[in-house]
Amino acid sequence: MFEKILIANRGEIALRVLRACKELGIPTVAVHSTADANAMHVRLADESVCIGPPAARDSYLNIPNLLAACEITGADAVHPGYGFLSENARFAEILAEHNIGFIGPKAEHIRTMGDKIEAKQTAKKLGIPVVPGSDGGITDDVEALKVAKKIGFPVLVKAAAGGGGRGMKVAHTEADLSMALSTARTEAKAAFGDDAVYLEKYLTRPRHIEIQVLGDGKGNAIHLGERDCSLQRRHQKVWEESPSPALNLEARDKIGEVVAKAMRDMQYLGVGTVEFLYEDGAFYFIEMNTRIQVEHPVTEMITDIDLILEQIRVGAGAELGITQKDLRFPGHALECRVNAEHPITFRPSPGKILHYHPPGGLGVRVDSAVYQGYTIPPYYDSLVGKLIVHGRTRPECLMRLKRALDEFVVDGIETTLPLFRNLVRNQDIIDGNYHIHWLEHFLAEGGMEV
Ligand code: MV4
Repeated sequence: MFEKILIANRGEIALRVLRACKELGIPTVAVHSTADANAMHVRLADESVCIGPPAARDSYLNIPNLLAACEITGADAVHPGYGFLSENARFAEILAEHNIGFIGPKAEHIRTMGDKIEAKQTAKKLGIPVVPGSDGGITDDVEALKVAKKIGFPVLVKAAAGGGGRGMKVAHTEADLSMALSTARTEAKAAFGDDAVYLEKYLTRPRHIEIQVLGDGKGNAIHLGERDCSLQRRHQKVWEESPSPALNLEARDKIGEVVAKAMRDMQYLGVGTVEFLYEDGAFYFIEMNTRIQVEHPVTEMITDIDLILEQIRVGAGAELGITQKDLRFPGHALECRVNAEHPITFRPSPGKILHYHPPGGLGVRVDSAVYQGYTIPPYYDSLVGKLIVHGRTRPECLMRLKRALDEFVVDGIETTLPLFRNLVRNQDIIDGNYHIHWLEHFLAEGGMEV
């Protein structure tokens, strides 16, 4: 097992990793920018090192400074959390070159999944269903038109280096195609320095359903069920739940087993998420994330498995102790991302928290690193905390959510709590009847009452 883990992150995820390390009896090192000197993760870690000024590129993304922090403290492994360097294959390699463990997948798998064309080809080869589209990159208009006519309009042009929705263009008819291609190419080149694009059938009203996986890099891998992350705004997830209101047990077991087998075949190491669009009863692979995700607690609540703890164990070379047959998915869990933003305009609202009272009680979990008197800095993401609720059934879960939202007090800044108080009372949400565009339609129609 590792002897000392450096946590290359901040906020609630740094705290979450710290807690798993504590339970494993592994000493921890926090790193922080000058803006985070008073942060909770710094206070709770065994040691801490300042790694630079507020801007992330000079601190949390600064590889030489992180290496120096490992050297100074004698840390023999790094947990990257999510965001920052968590999906940087070069960082994983550099750590290995210095005999420091990277708690994450093999560098080659990070790299493969980072290129969306390669990711899709790999998924297809492994037997995972993919969206119909071009077989690899598209280089000219003639080829694009041939593919588009075969799969049928509307089609979507996507950037190979994209993800998170950047560099995507829809072509509704043949007349739009040439423009969609050149615009997508130009945007991809500007945003990622890579103008490779590919073509897919455009699904108009799918749900976003992702499968959580865990592997030990030696051919053992399991799936931990799905999360429905369809409720999002501008590619920022807002609410995630498991099981998906759209799936039955057979459908989940079937796609779960396909994904788990693929992970066994590729000898995947660590936690990962295989993302699908789900429409008319069919799954279509879009991307794979090779990191722990923000919404992982939803899966933890229904499986009773500590994903970070397992991630550390397999990262240190242990074999997977859990088999698929050991796993059950009882009950329902749901996460609300409470952001420091205006609930209608979503304008960021950093500043000092004057009063803070998180909810508690049966089936309620809050993952947060804030406290009363804490000032949320303007330099990073605006997550105040994640409210996770759990119940035996979805209605019980929603009942607890409503109650927890009424208890939750965060004063001094604007938060998105009022958005969730609206959503939990909305009939479509109560019915589980939503898709990836539902929230943006709801907001555009002025659905919010404050
Ligand atoms: C799609 C799609 C429709 N059809 N692909 C957006 C980000 C990237 N991860 C994939 N995305 C999409 N790919 C096809 N063939 C619609 C989206 C999409 C989306 C996907 C998941 C969650 C929210 C979304 C919001 C808008 C568009």
